[in-house]
Amino acid sequence: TLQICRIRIKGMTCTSCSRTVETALQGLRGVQKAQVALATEEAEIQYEPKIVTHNQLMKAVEETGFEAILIS
Ligand code: 9UX
Repeated sequence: TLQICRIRIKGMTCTSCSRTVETALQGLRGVQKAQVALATEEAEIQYEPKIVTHNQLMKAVEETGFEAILIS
């Protein structure tokens, strides 16, 4: 069953920043869909929790160089 994870992302200043994060999330196994909004500093990720965890989603964001804060 797919779940939705929301993450606040600090430090993005242009659409290339948000695209970088989005692409990183979309490349993870278990991620069905990922959208990153620059204006709201939020990522919304549809994912399969049996395959990928919250923590792995957070780690993927932080590896792109931005701060990740779990919302839900
Ligand atoms: Mo835009 Mo983001 O020129 O690190 S890619 S600021």
